[in-house]
Amino acid sequence: MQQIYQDILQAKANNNKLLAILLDPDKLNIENIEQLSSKINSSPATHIFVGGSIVSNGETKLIVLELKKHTSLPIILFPGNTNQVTNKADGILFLSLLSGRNPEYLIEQHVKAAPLLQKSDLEIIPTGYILIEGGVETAVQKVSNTLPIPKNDVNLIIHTALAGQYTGKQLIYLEAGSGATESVEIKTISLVANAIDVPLIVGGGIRSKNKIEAAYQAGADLVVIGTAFENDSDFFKK
Ligand code: 1GP
Repeated sequence: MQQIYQDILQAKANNNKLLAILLDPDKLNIENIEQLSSKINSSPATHIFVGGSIVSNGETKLIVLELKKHTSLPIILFPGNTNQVTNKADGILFLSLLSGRNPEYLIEQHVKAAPLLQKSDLEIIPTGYILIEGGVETAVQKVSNTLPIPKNDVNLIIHTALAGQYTGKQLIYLEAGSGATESVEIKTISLVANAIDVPLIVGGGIRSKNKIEAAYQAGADLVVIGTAFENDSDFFKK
């Protein structure tokens, strides 16, 4: 039973918007997790994503185990590579970097992860991950050695999202990259949301409640907040 995914589908059907806080194990101190969790528990977050482009081996498991002690929100891996797979989480966004043409992030890492996933109870959610130009060169661009899709090439973005859906991705993730200075344009979110049937995730460079709301209005089903919460754990209080 794909409980996490079913809940996302249900939320989409009911037009209940979802919010994930992204925690990058590389930027976290295990001692701070308890306090951070209490802020997350009192925020509008519905999911916690854990992952990053560069994370030391074993770090993700420790962070997830600590989070599990202090929150009951679903914890979903958002891994930059196979090293970040841990069966201590609830699920995994099994990301294919569809905007790039680097086989390592289209299939190679997935083959390496397969035996680990086979042994785990993780809910596996195939996700088409589309990196869009966001004003700066982001970590995912550097690490994956791929270029984002130019933000004005809206047709290519739509066609990539559709190709993701047609090849079986259960989610499409429009990503400007963590720390982007420009988040994905509202018009682009709207065009992609109208073109696809599967739930749409939008993240990267979203640092205000107005932007979150605008992304929802345009058709995002789930918005991801990383840097804004990382810089200010009271972000949702204000
Ligand atoms: C990155 O979409 C997420 O993968 C979040 O980005 O850190 O810019 O919020 P920010």
